Amino acid sequence: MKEEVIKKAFEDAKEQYASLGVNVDNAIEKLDKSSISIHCWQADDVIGFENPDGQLSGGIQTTGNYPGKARTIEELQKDIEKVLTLIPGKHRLSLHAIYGDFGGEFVERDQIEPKHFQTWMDWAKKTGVKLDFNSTFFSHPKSGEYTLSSFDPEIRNFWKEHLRRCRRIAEEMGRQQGDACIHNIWVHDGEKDKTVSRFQHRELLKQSLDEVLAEKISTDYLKDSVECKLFGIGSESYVVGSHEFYMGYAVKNNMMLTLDAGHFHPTEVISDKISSMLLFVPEINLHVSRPERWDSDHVVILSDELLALSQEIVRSGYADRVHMGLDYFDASINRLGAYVTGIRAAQKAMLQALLEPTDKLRTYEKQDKKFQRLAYLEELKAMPWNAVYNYYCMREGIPVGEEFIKEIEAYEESTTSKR
Ligand code: RNT
Ligand code: ZN
Repeated sequence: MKEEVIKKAFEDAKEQYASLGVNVDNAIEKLDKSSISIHCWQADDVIGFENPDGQLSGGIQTTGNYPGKARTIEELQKDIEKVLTLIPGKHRLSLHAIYGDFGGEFVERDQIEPKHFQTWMDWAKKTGVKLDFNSTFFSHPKSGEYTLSSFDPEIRNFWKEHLRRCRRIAEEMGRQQGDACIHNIWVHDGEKDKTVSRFQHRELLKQSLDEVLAEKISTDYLKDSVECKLFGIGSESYVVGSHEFYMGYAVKNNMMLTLDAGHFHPTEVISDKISSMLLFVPEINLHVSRPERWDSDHVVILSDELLALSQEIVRSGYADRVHMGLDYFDASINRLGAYVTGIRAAQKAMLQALLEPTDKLRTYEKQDKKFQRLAYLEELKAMPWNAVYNYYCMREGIPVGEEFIKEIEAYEESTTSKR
């Protein structure tokens, strides 16, 4: 698209929004400040560097075998750097514990230390990207059906030590970057079929978490967040860390709760949970994904639910307490394309929400003008928000519109296809 076409479309859009009382420049500034925590695991199908021949387990699965996945830290860093050239704004990177720099050695999960992540912390400093972290309970011989909630004390101890170490690693990341690192705790524990000892496993999970989280670490450096799930592959009947479990846990301990878009009943949405949870937990962490029928982790697209989620964040007035992270892994298409498509969709949804004349809608609401509210919301859908997004990309020196496709094709040609 030609520069003057983008500019002209933007000026027109600006005027149209101004007539609704919306300041487009303010919306762009707010969007520019909303960092998305980019998940490192789309680049390599959630394999990591602990064991290059590792198999993904723990109720999650990638499908597809598209060539070019990242096999080393350098390749992963290169891929993320490329992605960052194709999206506007400043973003974060979310690492899993299996993505450390283990120097060619095998380091057990209960032995990992901040030094194994210094390569990442140096990279983060160099690139200006802040890091988030995730302990990894899955893909390990000691993680069958149960980890922190296992009846076997040895297994529990092993994973408690892993969790303890992960918190210290995340703390160190927070310290070095001068900004709290969000440490996400997702424990896949559960069973395929009718489980009798549901209470007992949940009691053990609570005990294990209580024990490890008793080590107080300043939230200036580390913010733990707990993520629930409804079911997974091989845990169709019972998941220990269910929504009720972690909602209770987070509320009781006044800590962050992670809401993953794919971890609820198929017609249940996380957008409607924001306004409730904000009343009971200090902060919310989001795993934005696209559940096709179930927690299928498809590439995020600009769906009604993604828009509703962004609207709830903005309308609540507490956007600073909701952290947007991504969580999907599609191995069937170009992985960088998957990243950029999903991140741009998340930004476009957020921009639309920021461009909403919410006061006007609230006025209708207060006057009980329900038809007017509905009609207005429908009109807003077709407002020229994309002209604003295009302009924002251009201003930031980022490819506008579909121009990023050829950049990804070129990177595939020069880089990923050679792997
Ligand atoms: C799995 C959870 C979890 C993982 C990542 C890799 O269902 O959503 O967040 O996807 O930790
Ligand atoms: Zn998730």
